Amino acid sequence: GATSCVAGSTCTVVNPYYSQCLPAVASPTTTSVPTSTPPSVPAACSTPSTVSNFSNSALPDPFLFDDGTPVTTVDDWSCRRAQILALVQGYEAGALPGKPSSLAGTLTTSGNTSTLSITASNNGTSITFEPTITFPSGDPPAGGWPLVIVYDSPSLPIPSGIATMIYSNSQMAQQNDQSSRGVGLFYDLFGQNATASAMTAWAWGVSRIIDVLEQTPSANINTQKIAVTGCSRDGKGALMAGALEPRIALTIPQESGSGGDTCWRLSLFEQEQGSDVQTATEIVQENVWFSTNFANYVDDLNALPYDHHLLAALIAPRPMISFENTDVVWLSPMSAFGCMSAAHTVWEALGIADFHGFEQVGGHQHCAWPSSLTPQLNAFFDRFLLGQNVSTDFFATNDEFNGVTWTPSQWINWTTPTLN
Ligand code: MCU
Repeated sequence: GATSCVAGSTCTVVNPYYSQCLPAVASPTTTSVPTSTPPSVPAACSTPSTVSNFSNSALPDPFLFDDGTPVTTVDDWSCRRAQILALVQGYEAGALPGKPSSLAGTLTTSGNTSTLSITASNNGTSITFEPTITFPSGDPPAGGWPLVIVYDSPSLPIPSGIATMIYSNSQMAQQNDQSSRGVGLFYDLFGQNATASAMTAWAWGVSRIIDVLEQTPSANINTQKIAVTGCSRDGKGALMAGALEPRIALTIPQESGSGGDTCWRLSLFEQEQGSDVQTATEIVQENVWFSTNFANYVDDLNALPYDHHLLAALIAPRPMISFENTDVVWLSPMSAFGCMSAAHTVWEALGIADFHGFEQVGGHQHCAWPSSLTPQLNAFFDRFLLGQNVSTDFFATNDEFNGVTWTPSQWINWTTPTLN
């Protein structure tokens, strides 16, 4: 799109969909450049929380830095990931705090169930939350049990051999409606006006759970083998946790829909094509999953220098598989398939396309598990939590998008590089 720049900066057209205003630089006064001059030193990774004057009606290119230069290596990807992480917080997630000054955990066990009581303190205030763990029977494998952290309650089958933690994320940050803004344990600790959205607050809690499990060997949890899952609003949350917390080994959002494994731009297009799907404009009015700041962008999505293909890509090179339901139009099914197809290019670029799975079927209620997908789900658990050598090459849809078409060339303007 066309970009107008303020005085003192000039418009650089990076590609037909992406222009940026950069400070005008005076022309060099000398023209002789010694041939021995080394190539320009790569700039340190700069991670601004916003990119001004961004405009792109298609999906932003994962393989261009904020300044429009290309991402060509795996190291470049770490910097690009850091950029995207800052943008996601800057535009829609709010600020994710780190580990608090004081964090303590106590494990109480009765039979095959333990309660992990976690107390976090910050500036003289303390909160306590108590996720529960149900253990498989028998002795743990060397290194401890793999674990699935479940937001609220499980809506997919967890194989035997994996422990299950129930995490009351809605207690950490409420999610009833707009009145939940700033309500919950997280905000008791960091203040009602903390910019973190509910989903960011939940992810902060997951990080503290992992901190405490790391410092509690008696819990017998292998902290290298932790998955996170949730369905619907909690699926959005599971995706956000996987994106924000790099210690999560496997991310499994289920029917996360709009605001989850869908892209804001694609959901708006899907609505414009006549489907009653959830869009950014609706979601910021409905609940507190996103920061108050995000409301400033929902009517100008082209200004977002990221979309949720890049939120998902924050998980790479770690594995994820997301599940969607074409029977629930509100979930924005074309957007989910298109958005995850765009995200998939990042795992492809890293040479690990089979670390990113997607399955989309109909024929079941919202958050009811379709048993036809159990083999794909189990393959991800088997490979990434249980260390088995199985194929995880799953990326499929039934293409039932209520008459809306996914047209890759309309949205994906990049070719996928090989990063090495
Ligand atoms: C799919 O997740 C949400 C959806 O975004 C909301 O609009 C709706 O109110 O609730 C869904 C949900 O969490 O259902 C359990």
